[in-house]
Amino acid sequence: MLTQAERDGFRDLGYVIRRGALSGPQIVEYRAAVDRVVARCEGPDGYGDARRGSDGQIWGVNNIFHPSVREPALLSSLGEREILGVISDLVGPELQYHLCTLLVNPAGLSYRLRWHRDSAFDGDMTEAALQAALRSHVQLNGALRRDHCLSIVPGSHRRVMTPGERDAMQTDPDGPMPGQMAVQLDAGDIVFYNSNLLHRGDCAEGDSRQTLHYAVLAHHPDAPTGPDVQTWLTDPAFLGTLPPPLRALFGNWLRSG
Ligand SMILES: O=C(O)CCC(=O)C(=O)O
Repeated sequence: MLTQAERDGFRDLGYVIRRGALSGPQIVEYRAAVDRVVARCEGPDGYGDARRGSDGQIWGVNNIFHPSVREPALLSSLGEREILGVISDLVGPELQYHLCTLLVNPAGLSYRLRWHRDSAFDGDMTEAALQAALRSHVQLNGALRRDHCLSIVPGSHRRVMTPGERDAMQTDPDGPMPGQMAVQLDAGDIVFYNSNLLHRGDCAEGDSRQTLHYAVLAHHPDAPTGPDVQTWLTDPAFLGTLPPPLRALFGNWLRSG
C-alpha cells in the first residue's frame, strides 16, 4: 500500500504525509461526529476528559471511545484501510490500540502546546531508547479541516537533542526550534509520525481545527500497556460491537494489560 520511499521516510525522518487519504463523504461524516462529541462535552452532563483552555473552551477531547461521547463513525474511522492499513504497513501487522483523541480549535481560542516528545516531555531520552522505538508505534493527525497547527523537527525521533535544541527547550519551549517544520494539512490529509519527534501544537485564534489524533502500538505481548487505563473499553457490550478490522487491535490491547 505504501511505497518504499514512504516507509523509508517514516523511519528516517519520522513522518509520512498521505494527501487526500480521507474521501469527501468520510470527511463530512467525521466532521458531524466531531461536532456531536464536542456538543456533548459542552452539554449539561459534560465530559471530564475534554482538554480545556484557561477560559474553559475546549481544544481537545481525550479517550473518545468513552461511552459518554462515543461515536460509531469515529470508531470505524480507526479501522479504515487508509488509517489502520497504513499503520500496519509502517510497523507490521500485529497491532494494539493505544489512544484516540480529537484536536479541535474553537473560534476565539489560541492554543499552544510546548515542544516535547510524547515519551519524555522535556525531550531527554537516550539514543538507545529512541532507536528501539523506530517501529514501536504510529501516531497520526488526520485533518477534517485545513490544519497547520502541528510542527515537528524531522529526524529528531532517532537521536538525542542537539545543543541548539536543548537550549531552545530550556530557555523558551514555546518559541522557535532549530530545524522546525510546519506540517501543512488540507482536509482529508493525514500525517503519520513517530511521537518521539520533537513536536508541538500551535493554533491561532480563528483556526477552526477538527483533527483526528490517534495512536496505535506494535503489539508486544510481554510489554504491558493495556487495560489499566480506559477500562470502559473492556466492556463485552462494547467489544461485541467492534467492526471486524478493529477486533484484533482491541483483542491485543486486552491481552497486554
Ligand atoms: O496539536 C498537535 O497537533 C500536537 C498534539 C500533541 O502533541 C499531543 O497531544 O501530545
